[in-house]
Amino acid sequence: MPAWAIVPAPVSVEAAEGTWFTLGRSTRILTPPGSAEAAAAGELLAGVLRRSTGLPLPVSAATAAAPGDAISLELTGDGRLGDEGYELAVTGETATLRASRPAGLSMGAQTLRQLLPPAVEATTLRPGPWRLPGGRVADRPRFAWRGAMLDVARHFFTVAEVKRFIDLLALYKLNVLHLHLTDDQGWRIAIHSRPRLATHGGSTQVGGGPGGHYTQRQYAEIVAYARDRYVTVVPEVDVPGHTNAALASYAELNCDGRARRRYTGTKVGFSSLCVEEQVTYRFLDEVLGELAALTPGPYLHVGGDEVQTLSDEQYAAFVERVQRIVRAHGKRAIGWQEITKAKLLPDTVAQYWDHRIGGDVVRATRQGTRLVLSPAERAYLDMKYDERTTLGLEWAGHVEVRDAYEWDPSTLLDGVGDDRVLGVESQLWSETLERIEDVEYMTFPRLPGIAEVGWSPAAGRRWDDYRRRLAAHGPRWSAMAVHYYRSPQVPWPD
Ligand code: IFG
Repeated sequence: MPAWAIVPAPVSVEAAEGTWFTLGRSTRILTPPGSAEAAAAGELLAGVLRRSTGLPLPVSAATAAAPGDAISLELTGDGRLGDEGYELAVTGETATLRASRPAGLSMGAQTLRQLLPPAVEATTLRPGPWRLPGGRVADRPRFAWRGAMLDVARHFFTVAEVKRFIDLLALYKLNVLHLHLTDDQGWRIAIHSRPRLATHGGSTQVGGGPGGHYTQRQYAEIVAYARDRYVTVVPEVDVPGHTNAALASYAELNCDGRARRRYTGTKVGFSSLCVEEQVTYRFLDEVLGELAALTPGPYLHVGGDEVQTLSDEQYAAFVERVQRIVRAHGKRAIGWQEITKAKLLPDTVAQYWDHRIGGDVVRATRQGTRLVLSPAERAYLDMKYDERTTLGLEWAGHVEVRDAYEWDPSTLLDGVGDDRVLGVESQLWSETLERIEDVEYMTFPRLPGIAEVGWSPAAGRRWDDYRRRLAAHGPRWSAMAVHYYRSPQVPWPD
């Protein structure tokens, strides 16, 4: 791989030509004494490297002695590198990773991985040598929210498959996993006060398959796995629309008191909770309360998209009420851009997705609302690459690798500058994605481009440079058995 084919592009890179640090049987990984989090980051890195290199790479707390033949993780006492920033210095004897916070060490560890040969990503023993190119990297993210959404409602994905998805996000310094847990076709999270939501509402999926759901223990397992990789889980219970699975599970949630039949098609907009009935808000309080207790992250996503059966007044009143239920459980609400029709609390976030829905996104930002940007024509990775792609949809057009890369959050929406943008997020809606291989095919090679849009400085970001760096990642994905699309836009090496 070109020595510096790092994605996302760091703030600054300087190579020390001719200098290499070769990992060997005596190489150690040193972590700052007294920081269990930093030690865990060291262990995670060691685990990845040991699998393919076969090197012992013992992890231990650094001593006063100057490290030699070591990968040294260090925490600076000051905050100058920010929450996720880091500095990496590689000489002939050591690789030193410095950060202000353990999250920065984790982000820097991804860069260090990318500086090793692609075979390092394999899960089985590979021949070396395992050399790190000498030089220095100084880096920190442009936006705080760099995410990907996995729709586990249209088609269900197992805990192991979600963990695989998290591994791939972490590789590109993404730090949010938005789980679309409920929709018309499935309810995927057990709610103890409403067991039928999962047992009945989760018992099918698009196409009529068996569906599935996460027990609360399994959801907690996903959250913990993500947290170890500095990925925050944002769970979504989509309301008041996209609720047929709930309406099929509890008759009293329907305005006419009749439970709906389960739905296995792919139409949208036909369902809604009964916003005039108090039972709806008791239901939401129970559901969001249990979800908040299971979610260490600050956000609960309440959906709000594609409601075609309510008046604007009914919808706005509903949104204003739901965001307060979320706040009552100590969390902040995020919803799709339609929620800007309502009067939003200052910390409620709107997720922009569709330029066709005028809505009040820009007006809301003038009143303080911040945005997460998911423009469908750039970030919806369920869109086909081109007319030959069998998977995916095309209502937002075709999205090739270059389309997913060549846009900027500071110029996407007239009148909305960086200061109102929390970050970016890509979507894997799963109407047509039945297997995790299908998700990988639509995710790679487009997701690293979204990761670079969210992480790297706007200045200097250019497609011609990016496509060459990205090409070097093809062999890495092969080593990880990622089922990726070999886009003709990228000069793959092999
Ligand atoms: N829009 C719907 C999704 C999904 C998508 C498929 C949003 C916010 C089209 N809502 O995107 O449920 O069906 O591309």
